[in-house]
Amino acid sequence: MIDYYRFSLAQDWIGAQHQASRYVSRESMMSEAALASTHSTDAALQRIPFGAPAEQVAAAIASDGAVILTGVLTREQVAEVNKDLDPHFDAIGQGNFGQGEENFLADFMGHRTKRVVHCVRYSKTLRDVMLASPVLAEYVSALVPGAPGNHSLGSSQAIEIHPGEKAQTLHRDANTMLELLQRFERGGPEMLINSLLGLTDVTEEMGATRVIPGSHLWDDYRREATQAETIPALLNAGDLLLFSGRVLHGGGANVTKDRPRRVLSTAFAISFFMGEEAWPFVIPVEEVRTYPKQVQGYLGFRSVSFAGEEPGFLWRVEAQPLEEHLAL
Ligand SMILES: O=C(O)CCC(=O)C(=O)O
Ligand SMILES: [Fe+2]
Repeated sequence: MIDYYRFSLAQDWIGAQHQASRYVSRESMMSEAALASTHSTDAALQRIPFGAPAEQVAAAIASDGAVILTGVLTREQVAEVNKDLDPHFDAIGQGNFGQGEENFLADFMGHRTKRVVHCVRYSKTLRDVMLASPVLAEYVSALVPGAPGNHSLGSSQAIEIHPGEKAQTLHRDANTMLELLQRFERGGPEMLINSLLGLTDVTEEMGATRVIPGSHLWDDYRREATQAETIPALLNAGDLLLFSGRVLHGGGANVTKDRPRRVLSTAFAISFFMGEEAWPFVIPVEEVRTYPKQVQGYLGFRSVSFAGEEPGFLWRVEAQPLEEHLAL
């Protein structure tokens, strides 16, 4: 049995935790016994067609903490994104975030899971169709403070859960932000939301993401969560699970013999929170010139308009908007 508390001390886990918002702390761990029991209820998340009014999407997240947006990408577009990502998956092995029973981060990221980061860079279809979408920007803005398109891309990570992977520890993606700001409780602004795009059809057996609907509204965020409270978020390829940074969730166990489950995680945060991926050091400015403007903004290559002012007031150079400085 893994003693998470011991490892949190031994590995200076707190330091690592501050680098990324979604890794869980000792307080929000669930017990091994709880991990062992997995069964779903008949409850299901709402499914809303992509393009529906932002108020409808925001209302679903306000009540359940998560919603499935159907048809964000067509099957053809999904195939293009997969073609773009395949070489990057081929280049890495399972457990590429580290190995070892006693390495908490590696365990959280999954020993039988492949994670490809910086995906925004690898797929034009992903940039043009999903990230440049004004509809998605509206949804994000309805949930997270900031004008549409003026959020930071917290991560762009494809997650492929392979057969034999166990269920991931249940967690809240905005966990660390909430704790640091002493808002580890319900209410208050949404600081980060995450989304998972089905790049395969996603069944429960393949490791559909487990969600506890309504857990963003719990009175006690330190209450222990059990797998028995979760339901699987079933996706057709091209559907998007959009969820609050406050809702408990985790990757599911893949109990198939031979069917990897691939999704793409795209997280959006309040513009002034640091994301997981250091975009300006990952993507050369010459390359970013070819990206849609909205995507340049998500990646930190444009000044940020928090309250809708034009040009953005935050993230400037010598009082000049960053986009002018970079001649974008
Ligand atoms: O792979 C999944 O279904 C969820 C992954 C996740 O929640 C995470 O890594 O933060
Ligand atoms: Fe997560």
